[in-house]
Amino acid sequence: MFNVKEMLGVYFIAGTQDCLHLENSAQENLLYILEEALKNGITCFQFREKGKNCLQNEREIFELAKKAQTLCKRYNVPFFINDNIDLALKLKADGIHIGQDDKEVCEVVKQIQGKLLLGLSINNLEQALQAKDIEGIDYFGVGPIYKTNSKSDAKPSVGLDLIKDIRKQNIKKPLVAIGGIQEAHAKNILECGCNGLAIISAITKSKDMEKTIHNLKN
Ligand code: TZP
Ligand code: MG
Repeated sequence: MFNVKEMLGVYFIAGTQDCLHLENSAQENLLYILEEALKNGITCFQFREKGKNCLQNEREIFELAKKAQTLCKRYNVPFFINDNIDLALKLKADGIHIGQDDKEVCEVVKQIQGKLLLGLSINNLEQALQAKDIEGIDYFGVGPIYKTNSKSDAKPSVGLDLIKDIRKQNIKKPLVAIGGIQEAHAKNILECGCNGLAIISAITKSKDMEKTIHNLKN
């Protein structure tokens, strides 16, 4: 249904914890920022309710995710959920993204039975080599490329070398770079062989969403 490489272009990630800097409630802010981002051409959205200040109540998380999904559907942009496989299946999301510390990826592949697209976070070459031939994995999220303020337990940043090394090993999976990415980095990262850029703060904190997303795309 969605072309994975195109979908990775400008892959926006957010939850309420990333939207505390505006005037209204974090939930209203998230939906507002998401709609602005959709209007201006993001190619994917991942709902990631995680870390300090995130929502705790399951019902609230479900309702908010559903509202975000409804917005994404209106703009025909794929809707992903971070980590929470049950929530993704219940909502019939388009995809799920998991990290190395989440449930074992082969278990996830079995559990989702091809109903969801699947992304896996990669932080070093060994992880990429291990997962490169697993068919149910649709893309790798590679990073953190640069230092990030959006994830308190982020691994040390890996720079562009990891992307280059993955491509040198002839690993063909679609790649999206993540971590500390700003507009000015886009060209360099894409030239290393990435299919897109995954972004929290450069979008949530943008003062000019149209310009930001335009610059990330070009
Ligand atoms: N995983 C690795 S870095 C990161 C995640 C979720 C945070 C990216 O946020 P930002 O603000 O784009 O650096
Ligand atoms: Mg995770």
